[in-house]
Amino acid sequence: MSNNNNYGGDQIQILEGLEAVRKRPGMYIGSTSSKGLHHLVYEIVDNSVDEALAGYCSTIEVQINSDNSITVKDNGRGIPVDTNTKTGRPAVELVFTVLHAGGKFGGGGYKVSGGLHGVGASVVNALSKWLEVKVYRDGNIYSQRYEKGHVMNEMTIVGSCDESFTGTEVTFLPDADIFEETVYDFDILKTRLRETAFLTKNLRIILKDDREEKKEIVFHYEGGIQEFINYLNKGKSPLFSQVIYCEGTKSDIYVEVALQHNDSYTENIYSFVNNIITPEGGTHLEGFKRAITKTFNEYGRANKIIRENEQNLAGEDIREGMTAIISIKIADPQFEGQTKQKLGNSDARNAVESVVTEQLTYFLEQNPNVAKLICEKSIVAQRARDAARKARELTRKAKTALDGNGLPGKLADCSDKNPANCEIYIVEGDSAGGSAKTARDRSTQAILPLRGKILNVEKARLDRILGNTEIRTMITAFGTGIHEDFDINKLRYHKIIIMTDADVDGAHIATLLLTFFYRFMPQLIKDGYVYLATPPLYQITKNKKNWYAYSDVELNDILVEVGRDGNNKIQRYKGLGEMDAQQLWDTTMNPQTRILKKVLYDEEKLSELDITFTTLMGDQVEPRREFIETNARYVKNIDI
Ligand code: TSJ
Repeated sequence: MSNNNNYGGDQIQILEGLEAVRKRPGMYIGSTSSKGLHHLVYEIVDNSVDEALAGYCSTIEVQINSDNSITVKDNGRGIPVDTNTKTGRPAVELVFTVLHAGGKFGGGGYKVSGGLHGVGASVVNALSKWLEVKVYRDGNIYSQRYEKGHVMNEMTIVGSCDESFTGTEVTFLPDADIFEETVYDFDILKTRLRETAFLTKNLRIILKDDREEKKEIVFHYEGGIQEFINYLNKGKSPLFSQVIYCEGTKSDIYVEVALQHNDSYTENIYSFVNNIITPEGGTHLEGFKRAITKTFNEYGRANKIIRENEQNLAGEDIREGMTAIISIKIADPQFEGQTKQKLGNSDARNAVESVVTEQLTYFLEQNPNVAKLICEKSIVAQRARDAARKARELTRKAKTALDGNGLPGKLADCSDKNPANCEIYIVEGDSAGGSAKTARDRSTQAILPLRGKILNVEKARLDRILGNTEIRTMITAFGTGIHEDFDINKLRYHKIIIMTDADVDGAHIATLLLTFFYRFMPQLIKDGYVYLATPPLYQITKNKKNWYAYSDVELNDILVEVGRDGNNKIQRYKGLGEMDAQQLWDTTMNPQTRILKKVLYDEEKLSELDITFTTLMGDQVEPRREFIETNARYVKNIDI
């Protein structure tokens, strides 16, 4: 059992501290869902990343073991093992048993990494059924084991190693009494560790899966965030080949910025503080925007690209089609806002502004061709913004496409006026739209047929988007408005159901619609109002009885059940139009029997989702196919 021999006041405090973590895990790791489970890994890895940032560690290996325990190994200096004079305990033991024991051991550099909750190894230890640490130092291998945060044995030397080899290895098994989910998802760790590797140039991160399906993947980016930009712009056409890069330290804040424009119209800017993404931005992002706006306007004026009688470029004009990463390392990050995700340190604003202004000015002088391309693109954006404002004013006033109720003529509305009861089917094609109108339950189901492919909002400017009939029809039907006018309380249907053919074109149309929602009405997805209908792939007929199969596996099952003989007829549905109204109702629209898939908006995967959507929308064929294959991951079966 644990070491009762020196069970002093310190030990009692420690146990109380870790007990508090077990009582209220959410306070320390956010949640005990899958998110919290994965958070444990980041908490441990962050310590190794700190060691890399301090310049002592080049490789981190993360392994999912067959029992879903996790091993994190690094080749840093090894956690110190010497005895702490105050407590008489080895430093490594304190790291795992004292709450908030940070990385400070006799001036060994400050802790710059660290998550939202600013906790660490002791929290992971408290929430693990067991945890074992091995420290390679001075030719010895030191080891200690803990269970639910309790020390199980004195730290002991369990072996020897080459004197030149140092490092730390931690293995832990999350406690199933604490976590609702205990199975690790390779892809979730992959996304996050890839991001960590991009943000820490030259660090090698290896992720291994030692469960049934063995996997191994290595992330190592010599170019750091410059390579991150190439990755984010994959599948798009860059406006110029170089990635603009600024790096510097100001008031003890390390600033790194990389950016490149592509031929799209969207702004893709991600900001990070101490390797943690800040979805709500903050002072570092403000400093970046100020620097960009000021520098390009000054350059444009000085070089007569912006004419004297013309207005200054707005920040958003310059950021149109820009992909950028802002990454800062700061000793004492202050987070603000409701979700504590917005950086508040005002010196970060000045640091980023000053580093970017200085280096971007220099870059533009050295690369006049690139400077000219960006300025000219921005001027076009400025003109389009003017046109869009006019188009928006028109949209607000537009009554032309509307019937007496102010609703689009193509919409077959439902009679119930309580949005909670109502659904709108957005249907591909006029003919399927016709069947759907006949089939529907008119009290609660509205039908909006769309003609052909809808506009790709990734490839068009606001004025064209708002001028597009199909898009305006949807906006009016939903009732919410868009952009700054968006009001979720005005939503007229609590289920927006996209119904397209079960083929590649149908998937493409669904994606175009989702892209539009994601860019212009993200709240619809966030609040879970968007669904995909699932039409069947096959109809099986035998002795005047019908079965429907929604997948090839299901087709097989049905054939086994009914007997595979000459009496059964299999029809493969190529489109919704091949079904009559009754069949459409039975298979796809009847709330009692249909399959609906809910479209998820996952904060964790947000940047990946963004990549996925934008990749798909690019001109190149290959990334598009990839998307259609992986799209299923963002979608979850909800009711049968
Ligand atoms: F989370 C953790 F604490 F358990 C943990 C820490 C887990 C893993 C996998 C690695 C580490 C870790 C800690 N790697 N490297 C270090 N380095 C130190 O703790 C260290 C070593 C030497 C000195 C020094 O000043 O000599 C200072 C520090 C912070």
